[in-house]
Amino acid sequence: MRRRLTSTSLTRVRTAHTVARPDANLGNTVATNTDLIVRMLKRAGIGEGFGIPSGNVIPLIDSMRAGGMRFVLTAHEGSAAFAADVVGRMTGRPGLCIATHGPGATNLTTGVGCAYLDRSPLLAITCNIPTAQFGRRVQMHIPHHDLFAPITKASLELRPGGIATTIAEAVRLALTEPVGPVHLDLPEDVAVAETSESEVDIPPPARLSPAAQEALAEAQALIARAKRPIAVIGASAMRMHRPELLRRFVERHRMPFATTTMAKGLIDEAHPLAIGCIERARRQVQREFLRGADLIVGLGYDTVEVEYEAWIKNVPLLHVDIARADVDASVRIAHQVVGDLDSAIEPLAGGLSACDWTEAAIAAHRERFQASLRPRTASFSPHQAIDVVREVLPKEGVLAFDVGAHTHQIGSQWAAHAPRSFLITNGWSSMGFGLPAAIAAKLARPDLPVVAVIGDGCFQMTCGEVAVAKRYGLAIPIVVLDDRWLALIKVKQQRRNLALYGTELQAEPYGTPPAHYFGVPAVGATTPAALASALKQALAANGPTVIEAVVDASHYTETVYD
Ligand SMILES: Cc1ncc(C[n+]2csc(CCOP(=O)(O)OP(=O)(O)O)c2C)c(N)n1
Ligand SMILES: [Mg+2]
Repeated sequence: MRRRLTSTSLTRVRTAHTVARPDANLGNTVATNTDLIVRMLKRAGIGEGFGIPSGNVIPLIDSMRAGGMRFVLTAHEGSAAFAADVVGRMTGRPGLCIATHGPGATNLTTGVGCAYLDRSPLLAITCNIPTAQFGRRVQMHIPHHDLFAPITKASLELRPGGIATTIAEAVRLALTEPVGPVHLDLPEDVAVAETSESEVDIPPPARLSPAAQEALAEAQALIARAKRPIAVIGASAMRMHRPELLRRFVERHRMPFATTTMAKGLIDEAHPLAIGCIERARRQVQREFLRGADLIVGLGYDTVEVEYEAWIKNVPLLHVDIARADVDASVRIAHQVVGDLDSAIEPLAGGLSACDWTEAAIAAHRERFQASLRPRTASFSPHQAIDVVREVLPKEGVLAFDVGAHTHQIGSQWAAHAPRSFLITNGWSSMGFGLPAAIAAKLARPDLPVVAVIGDGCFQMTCGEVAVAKRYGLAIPIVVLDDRWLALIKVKQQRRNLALYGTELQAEPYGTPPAHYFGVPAVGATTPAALASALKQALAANGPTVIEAVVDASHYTETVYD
């Protein structure tokens, strides 16, 4: 279908594109609305935006260029939004992603949904057709606000006279708990028009109210009576200003703690009270231990990762979070504390305890759990590959990974030592997160070593992003677990005694990888030693390296969805 433009809008667009304004931010030419947008975004501390341009995105990225704000060209808009999500997590400021209208916008939604369910501050800007054409049957045109409404905290129009205040409000909203994405729609005529506005201050995010004193007192009383309590830390705790309060809490009460997948690393998992991740590989081993508790203390537990009823049985629950627990009728709620997490956990990190766990019992469980994750295998297996990555990556290093059977194995097996060192989506659980997450992490924290571990299915979905890592000279080893299958779905088929259909990525064994993908060197590894050496080299390189670890994933049938 040809794009239909009215003569008025054509004139408007042409005029806009011939305006000489390349150095608008240097002061001598007309400032447009996109110049104003860039100034407001910079005021919010946003340093870069990820995306893919089209004709109507050009004015915005040109203002970014002139205003000294990096535009990071990605291979797919979904990756741009995943990257923005991770910048939000790493920096605490909204990440920014940008797309054209219609298909650019729909591609973007895959990552925007991640920021919505996993709760990361994000701004998504779609650059739309001129307002005069809205509502018409025009090439690539769909109603953006309808598209973004279910996956954002707000979907806002950028219109002359209200641009600075709308961006200020979007930033405030994105950073207000529960943090999340805000969509901004920018029609082309608005983008290129001379601005009539000045910058405005960005109001601080609204703070959650502290939990009620009586609620805290009752929680303290429950903890003081519990002999075998276990803390389970969840994703809301990732956004605590003082995550060290979590360690103070468990140490004060000598309470063993587990985490959900996303909350790993909030307390160093080398801690003697750590029992590891729940509801991932060998989840039954964890469930058995959790069900031996006389009180589960959910700390920032967000049920979007996994519902309490999946594992808690009839153990009473003390839920401490920013929101009330979303549970079915089977869950025995002893008490709930709702409010700002830092101010709730601080007093709970004092008070009396009756805990009679011994460190020996906790250590014995941890060892049993970790051993169960590593069945003996004749050939190079995912669990060996994951151990190699953990051994080679320095403690402060960042792991970004993807969604599949490998996620379950990594979640249970990996020891995370610091907040923001373990990047995954679990609320949204979308394939395609790992590689853009690694790119964003390395851009946000160039000082830290960053490794991506992804499945071969996820690699096929996002391999174009290796070119992005190359373009920006990012030394990211990208370890691809070549197991020939969408292994997680294969395991589900096996569990249901179904035929293996539609899940095999290739029938023949993997051979030697190609010399490169888009100029990014690729190497194969068929043993732990070969993987370790390739990884060390890749961490010291000037750009990304694809390392294809050819693994036999048959142990997943024992360890995943046990
Ligand atoms: C966008 C998206 N599509 C489909 C799925 C369903 N899904 C979850 S894991 C998975 C398989 C991933 O395969 P691979 O990357 O090879 O990882 P493996 O399971 O083999 O470790 C699929 C298809 C999903 N989570 N997200
Ligand atoms: Mg696979």
